[in-house]
Amino acid sequence: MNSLFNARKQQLTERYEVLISRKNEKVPYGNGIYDRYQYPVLTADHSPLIWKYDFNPATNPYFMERLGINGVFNAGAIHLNGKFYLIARVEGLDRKSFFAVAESDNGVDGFRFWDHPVVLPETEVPDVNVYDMRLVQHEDGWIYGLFCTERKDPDAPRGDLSSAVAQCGIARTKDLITWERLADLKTASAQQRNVVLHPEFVDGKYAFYTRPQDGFIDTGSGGGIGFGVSDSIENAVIDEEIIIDERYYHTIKEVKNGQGPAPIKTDKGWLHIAHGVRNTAAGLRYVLYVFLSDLKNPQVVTHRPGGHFIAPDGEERVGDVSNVVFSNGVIALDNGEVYIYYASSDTRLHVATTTVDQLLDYAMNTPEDPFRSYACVQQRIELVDRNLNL
Ligand code: M1P
Repeated sequence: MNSLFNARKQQLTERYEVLISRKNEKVPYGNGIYDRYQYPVLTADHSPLIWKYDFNPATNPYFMERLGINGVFNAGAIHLNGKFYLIARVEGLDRKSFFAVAESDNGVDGFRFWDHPVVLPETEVPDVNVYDMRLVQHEDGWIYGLFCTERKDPDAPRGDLSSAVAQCGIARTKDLITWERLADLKTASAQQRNVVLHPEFVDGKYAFYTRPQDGFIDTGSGGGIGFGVSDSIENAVIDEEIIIDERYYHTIKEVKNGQGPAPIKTDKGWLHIAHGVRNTAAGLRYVLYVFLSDLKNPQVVTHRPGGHFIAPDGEERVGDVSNVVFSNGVIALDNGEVYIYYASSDTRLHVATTTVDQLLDYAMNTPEDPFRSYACVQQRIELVDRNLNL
């Protein structure tokens, strides 16, 4: 038995080290807006063996997996002291998600998880599931993590074991190791997901992007990405929410949408990456899109490039929840490089790289969705004619 234990332990350890040290190359012939990469940056296989296996031959003679990992996706991101940190949504085989930090020197490969997952304190009403943390280095000096906290819906009819209440949990840290849990955000909406803290004060208040919704899955009357402010972060309350980026019939965001990571500050305004959802015969399809908002008034959208920015491609299309790309982490370096972390099909995490200049060019010079086929043809003919006249 001991030889089986030792052989499996050695094989799996070697395979893990090969995976972690694998180089990740850009996929050639990108679209000029961003580059995709050959491999995901994090997968379930990137989770350390010590998270999953009992390393004691006396209690685990078969070197059997005890606590498996189902998926690693939807990560918040931050660049600190020259390193790239991701705080990933790690989902166990038991369907519960938790957060764990992985670090890399270059942002595109070599991501290695810390030994211990994040210990996120609970509130008085314990979370059943937590996921999708947006990390924000706020100008008040704290690093905030806003995430979705989910609890069983106390008003669900008897026998309904699916309905949940989703709200925005808030925690803060200085080092990504020790976390202080604050009160959940309060808004008028029955449900909130995809809440993101703006990195700067707006009129001296904490500002939030929200996504009000009526039901756990359905946004219902929730019209799109919202915006609101709060005097306090310790007991954050948004009294008034306005919709700044609406859902719209027959577009990539007709069913729902949500702010991705916190927006990137540029001299032309705040660059936002968001997700849009439409319904199809094959189920919901999640894509990413971009918009730009005013530097002084981040709630005022100034540019809305039409269509999707990143959509599931190739293997990205398939996973636990297929046909989904989702982003809640981006890193913009001082030299203008941008690393967009996006997950595919609620299973794995990828990176796309670009620059602030490219994103601004994309945001400011891509025509808006004209909402009608005829107008789309006119838009394309204008492009064709300009090209033919060159
Ligand atoms: O399954 C796709 C995504 O669904 C939710 O996003 P939204 O609230 O916009 O529908 C989230 O649960 C997200 O984690 C998930 O990737």
